[in-house]
Amino acid sequence: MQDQYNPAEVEAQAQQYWEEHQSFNVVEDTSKEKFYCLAMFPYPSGKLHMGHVRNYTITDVIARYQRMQGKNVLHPMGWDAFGLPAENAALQRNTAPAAWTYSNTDHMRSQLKQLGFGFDWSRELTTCKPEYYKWEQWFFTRLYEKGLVYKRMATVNWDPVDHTVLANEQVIDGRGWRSGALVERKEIPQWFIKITAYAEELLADLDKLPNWPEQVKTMQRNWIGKSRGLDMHFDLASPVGEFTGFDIYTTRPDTIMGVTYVSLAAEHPIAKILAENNPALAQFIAECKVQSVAEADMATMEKRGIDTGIKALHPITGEPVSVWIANYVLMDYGSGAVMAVPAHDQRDYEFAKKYDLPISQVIAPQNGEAIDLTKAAFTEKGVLVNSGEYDGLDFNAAFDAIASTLEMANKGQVKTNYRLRDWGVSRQRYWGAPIPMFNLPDGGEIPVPAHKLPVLLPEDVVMNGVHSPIKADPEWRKAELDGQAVERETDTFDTFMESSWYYARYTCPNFEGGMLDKAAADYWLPVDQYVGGIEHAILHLLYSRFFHKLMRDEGLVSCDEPFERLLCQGMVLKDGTKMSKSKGNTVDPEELINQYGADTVRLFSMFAAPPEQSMEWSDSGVEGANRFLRRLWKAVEGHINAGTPGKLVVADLPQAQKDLRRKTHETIQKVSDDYGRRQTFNTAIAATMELLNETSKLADRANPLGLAVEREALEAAILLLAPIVPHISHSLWQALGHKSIPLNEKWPTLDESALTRSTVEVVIQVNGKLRGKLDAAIDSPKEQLEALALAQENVQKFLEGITVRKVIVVPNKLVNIVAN
Ligand code: ANZ
Repeated sequence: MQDQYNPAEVEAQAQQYWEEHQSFNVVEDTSKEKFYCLAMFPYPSGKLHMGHVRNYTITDVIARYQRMQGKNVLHPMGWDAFGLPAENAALQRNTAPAAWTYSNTDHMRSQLKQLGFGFDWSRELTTCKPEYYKWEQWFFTRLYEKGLVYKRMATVNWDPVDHTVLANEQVIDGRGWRSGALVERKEIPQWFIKITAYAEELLADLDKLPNWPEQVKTMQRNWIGKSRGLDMHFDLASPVGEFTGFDIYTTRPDTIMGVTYVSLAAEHPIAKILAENNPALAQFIAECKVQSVAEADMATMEKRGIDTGIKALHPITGEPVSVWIANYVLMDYGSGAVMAVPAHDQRDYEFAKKYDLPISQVIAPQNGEAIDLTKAAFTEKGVLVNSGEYDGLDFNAAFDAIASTLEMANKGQVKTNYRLRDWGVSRQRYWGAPIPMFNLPDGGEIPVPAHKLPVLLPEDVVMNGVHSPIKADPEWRKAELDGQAVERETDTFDTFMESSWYYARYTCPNFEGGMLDKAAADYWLPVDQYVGGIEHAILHLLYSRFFHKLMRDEGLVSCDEPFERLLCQGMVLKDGTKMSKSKGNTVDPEELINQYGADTVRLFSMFAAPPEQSMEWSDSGVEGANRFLRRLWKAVEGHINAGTPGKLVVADLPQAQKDLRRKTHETIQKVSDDYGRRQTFNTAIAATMELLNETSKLADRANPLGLAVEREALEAAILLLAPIVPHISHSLWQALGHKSIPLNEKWPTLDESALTRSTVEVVIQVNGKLRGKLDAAIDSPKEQLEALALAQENVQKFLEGITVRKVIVVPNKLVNIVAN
């Protein structure tokens, strides 16, 4: 064994061994319990950053730990390879997105290997390859046939100078990123998948996920946004075109007597008709078109509107109320119209203040306190006031009473709404999977039949930055179906499509007979442990859950949910802020590996914080991790040079050796819990470090029995650290004479009998105050404990000048001396 720790050599050796033995390749084996461990796959942006390193170290640690538990562990890796950055990079570098992407995946793969991550590379997936997206296209056509896919007009960002659609990221301060032109909203036909058909199940099944962070589930619940309310009809005082009235949706029918006006969305059909003869209205509607439609912006943006001049009739009192058009009313939620209750809704309140509309209180706090409507609306539920026959009712009673009044009058109906919208999957970009549809010459479209799939995306293209190469090339569109000329759809899929099912395809990445091989998918799924950033709490994790249910309903998988347990790792910070290129505070993992080795990087990133918390980068922390590994190396080297251990005969051990054994097994117990249940790898490392300290203090290298105790401690430490620092563990394990490697060893087992202590700590009190402690043999007789306690120097100090009246002894625990 080398006397100095040389990480480069150690790591090359271990990696070569794993490579030669294909140590991480797995196959289905029904005789073994499976464990599927997955990290969110990376976008191949160029090279790994510390966030990746942290993410993949976590899953690698868990995967190796589970393997040492005897399980059949799947830990795959691949590339989320489509997306806009490849187009931008290709433009900048005068290359094609495909070429750029593949060169990045090559580089990043070699970096991942350098870090020693135990991935089954035979299952590597690259989502921009036709073998992958072919099945996604096929699945989309199946969804179309089932009526779960439809086409409708939807709004996009339109650059009027470049004549192109822009992704949200390409709109900077309201202008196109290349042309600088003011971006407009434009309606174009786009494809949608009906995620709303699964809204209820997506919501309800969150309750089946006890091992997901509560925070993520809450975010999904809010995103789905289920609410119970009333669809309510307002008649118009006089008809507008064919409209004699309109519907609104409210979750607060209890506030109905506080309605002082109603508001329509700018796109509401009544608004459109009114605008025909009203230039001011038309102007206002046009202005609304260039504002954001993001719901988050709706709450904070300036509320603006315009009075249409027409009146609607209050459904209970019949009083006329004015009808406004307001920019904060969304066309695609509820019915695109609201009954405005400024006293109890903050948006209506701001609007009413601005346009001097009446504010009338109809809800009072339950506790009878007065409310102040000079600054803000009172939005809590309470008791009805100023509401005629409904006065005094609470929210629930008022909801029911008003609902039944309106239902009887045929003016309202209880309705459940979801905030969740259908998933728009059309993108007008090039670097994505082509949407598998044929547009017919006479309008309409049909899905590309299975035998014509995949619809291939050409990879060898020239980018001009404006038009997608497949949109720019009239030849690409041309296709033929049963002798008829048709046109290929030139839009591509949202890249969330690929990441919604990759976890399932890893179970059978090379299967050619279909999207999934049922047997393999059923064996491996669900993923037992999924790890990724909290930024994916909603979209990716919701779309994947949705896709999983779609695949289940297609008979491709059997379980209801894709991810059994979810861990969201924290951010990597430097000087208190997130490491990022734009802030210029990144640390390049590659440089660190060259300087210290991969094990140091892995150890530091696991030691700095528990996985779900953010971790602060520290150069001294990295050095500390490296120092520890060198100490570990030295400890094993010293031990080996000291001679050959004898047989470990427990009965013959002196006290110090028994203490060391106890420490070894206490550590095994704690570290196992840290890895398995708590997933706090930092405390697992700390405990193992402590074991090594104790070993250096207590080890007796002078005789074979002492060496045997030390050997047990060192072997335990090596195996306990193996998932985190697999290379050095590999070398040290073999240096200790083992033929196998830690990865194939069983996790150290706890010897309960080693835990029993022969001494206990007994507390000494004088008149109830703690004055000393002593280590006494277990079950020492009372008299002996009393004598030992009285003999302690510190105790004697407190007894000076007073007389001991009584001594109370609780065996194995306490001696209390009463004196005065
Ligand atoms: C009257 C009212 C009074 C409301 C009150 C709230 C408080 P959730 O719970 O998120 O489903 N609303 C309805 N349709 C809308 C649309 N298309 N655009 C913008 N806002 C709309 O929200 C339901 C509430 O959002 C509804 O209840 C309605 O305002 C508003 F004291 O009706 B409420």
